[in-house]
Amino acid sequence: MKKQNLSRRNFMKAGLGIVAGSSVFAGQSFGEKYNKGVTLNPGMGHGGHQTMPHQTRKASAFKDDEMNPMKFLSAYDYGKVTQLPDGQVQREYDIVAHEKEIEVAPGVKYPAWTYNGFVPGPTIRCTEGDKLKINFLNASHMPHTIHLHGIHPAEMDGVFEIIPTGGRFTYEFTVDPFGLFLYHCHVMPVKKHIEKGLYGTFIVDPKTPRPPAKELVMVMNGFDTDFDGENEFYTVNGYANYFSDNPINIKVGELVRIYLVNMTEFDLLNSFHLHGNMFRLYRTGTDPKQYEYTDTVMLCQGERCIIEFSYKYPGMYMFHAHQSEFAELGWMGFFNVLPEVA
Ligand SMILES: [Cu+2]
Repeated sequence: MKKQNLSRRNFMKAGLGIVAGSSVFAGQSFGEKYNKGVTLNPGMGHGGHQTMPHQTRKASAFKDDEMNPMKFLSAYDYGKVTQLPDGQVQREYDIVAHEKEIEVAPGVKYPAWTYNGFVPGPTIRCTEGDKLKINFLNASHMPHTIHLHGIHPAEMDGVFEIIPTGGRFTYEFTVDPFGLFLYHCHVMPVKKHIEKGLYGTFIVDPKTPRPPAKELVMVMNGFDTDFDGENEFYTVNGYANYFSDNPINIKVGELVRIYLVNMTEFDLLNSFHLHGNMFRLYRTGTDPKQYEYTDTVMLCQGERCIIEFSYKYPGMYMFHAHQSEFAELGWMGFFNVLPEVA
C-alpha cells in the first residue's frame, strides 16, 4: 500500500543516515559513499591491481570473539562425530532456542528469537547417509520446534511435537538426500516464529564431494524493526550492509560456491544478483549435473540454491538483491577480487 511504502521509505532514510555515519565516509550520503567506493578509488577495475582499503573501515558491532556475518559465511557445524557399531557416522548437535536482543544495523536493535544466540542459526553440515541427532532445548518463553527440510519420518518433522518452555526433544534420522536444505521453527503463527529469527541452513554433502571451492553460506532475511508487519532492513547473515562495509575477498580464477537460502518473511520473493559475472545455478543442489547459467536468481520464501562462479578480472564487484528497494535497505555487498597469486 502507498501509505506503508511511504512510511518504510522514510524509515529507510533515517536508517541509512545511521549506516552512512558509521563508515569511513561518515558525513556523506550513502550514494556518495557508494560512488566514491566504486568509481573514484584509483586502481579499481580490471586494469588495476589495487583494491579498496576496506581494512580501514570502522570495526563492526560484533566483538572479536563473537559470531559475525563474515565468520558465519564459513562457520559449518559438523557436530560431535561418533561411529556407530554398524559403521554409520552419527553427528550430534545441541541447539538451544532462546531470546536475544541483536543488532541488525548500526544502532538498530531487534528482540530476536534465536537458535544458539545468532540469527541465522548454526549451519548444520553432514554427509548423505549420516545419522543426524539434534538435541533441542527450548530455553525461550515461547513454544518452539525445529522443522528440517529433507526426507525423514513424520515424527521427526518438528510440526506436531511442540516443545514448551524448558522442554527438550531429540530429532534423529538418517540424512537423505544430499543437497541444500534449511530448517526453521514450525509453531503457529509460523510467519512470526520465522521472522523473529528461528531458522538456519542445512547442508548435506554428497558422498563424492563437490569440487574444492571457497564455500560461503548466505542467508537472505529481513527484520521488521518497528513491528508493522513489513521489513525495515534486509540483510545477508543478519546485519544490513555488512558485506558492503566489509567486502569478501576472493581471488581471480578461484571457484566460489555459495549456499544461498531465502528466509525472508513478509515479502514473497528475494533475489541475488552478481555483477561482472555469470554463475552456475543448481536449484536445490540435489543434482550436480543440472544447472542454469545466469547472473540473477529469484527465490521464494524457504527456497534455496547453490551457485558457483569464478572471476576473470580483479576488482570490486557488487552483489545484491535485484529488488532495488531491498538493496537500498541493506541487502548489498561486495566481492573484492584479488589478482591471482602467481
Ligand atoms: Cu518458534
